[in-house]
Amino acid sequence: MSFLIDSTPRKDGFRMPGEFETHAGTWMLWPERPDNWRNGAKPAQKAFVAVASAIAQFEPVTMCVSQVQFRNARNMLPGNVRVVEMSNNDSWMRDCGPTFVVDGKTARVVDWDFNAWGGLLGGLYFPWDLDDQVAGKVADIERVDRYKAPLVLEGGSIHVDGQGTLMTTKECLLNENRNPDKTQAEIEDLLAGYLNIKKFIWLNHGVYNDETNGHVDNICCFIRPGVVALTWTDDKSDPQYEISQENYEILQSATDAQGRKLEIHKIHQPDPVLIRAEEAEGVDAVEGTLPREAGDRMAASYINFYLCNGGAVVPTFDDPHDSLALAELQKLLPERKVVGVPAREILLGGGNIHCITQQQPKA
Ligand code: KQY
Repeated sequence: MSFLIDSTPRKDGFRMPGEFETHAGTWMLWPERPDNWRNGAKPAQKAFVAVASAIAQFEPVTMCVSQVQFRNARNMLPGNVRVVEMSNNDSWMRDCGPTFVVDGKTARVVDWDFNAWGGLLGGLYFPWDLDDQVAGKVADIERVDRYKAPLVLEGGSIHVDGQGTLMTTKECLLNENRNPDKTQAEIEDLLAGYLNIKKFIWLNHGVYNDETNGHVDNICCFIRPGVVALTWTDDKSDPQYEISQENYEILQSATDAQGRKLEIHKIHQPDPVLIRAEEAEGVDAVEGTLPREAGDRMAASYINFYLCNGGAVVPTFDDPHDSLALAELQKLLPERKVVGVPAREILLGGGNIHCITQQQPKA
């Protein structure tokens, strides 16, 4: 049983830990909708199996799956991945799933409002009511108590260092399609209360052409407190150049909640990933969802990796930059095993490995 708590985590002495802190496990959702995933989601399902299997080397993984796909998912996933039935609208556990907070003894869940990245103002599908219930269902399965936060927010739009600092983008959190009735100060106030945050670092934009309205988890992340990695390009003619350069300057002049200057590491992006004709043709056309057109550029970035106990699971794109990104991340994360997983099929759905995973910290 999970109880709804009428308070805030900060008042109760809870905080959101950094992803690099120890996990009890990882939550994922199984892909199936054919208007987002090509060829009836079959190639994406294989990619999700590869991600789940890579993470399961390091910590327990739970895959939430609709009733229709339950047998197929159970059959495709290795035995060490727990499979539970859960209705859903799509498969982005980072965004519709719970944000866990801890106090050193207990874990609790923060349950945000979810509107599919913009609701009726450019959101990515309708309806999203099943996704909006995912966080509460996870809390129930885990028997952890839950806070309901009065804020539209996706987990991929924030990163924290676990020591009072939160990093986000204005493009997403201040977008009129998320919380049009709230000012930046009111949003900060809510995040401070629900995640125990003392310092905000506001980047401007996310990755070029990111359909989430610039989620931070695709452009910049904490490697550990005081150390960040930022997606980068040396190509001044690439639209990503100015975006990354501007964020670099913001990060350079920022200090975190502990008063530290940040150590910033640039990770060069892959070459532009464009949708191929046969990939676009494999996506069902349905009114109200984003069309996939051949030649469209997807928001490919190595920063969309996932840290798990002793590991880092990093997207690869069959690109000449893959090996450099993996080597640089391995250097930055010497205490972890860096594992590359081919992720083009996940990217074609609009996100990547970080977007499809959600950590449950160890209480
Ligand atoms: O966090 C993400 N990148 C999710 C994007 C959703 C895409 C739906 N087509």
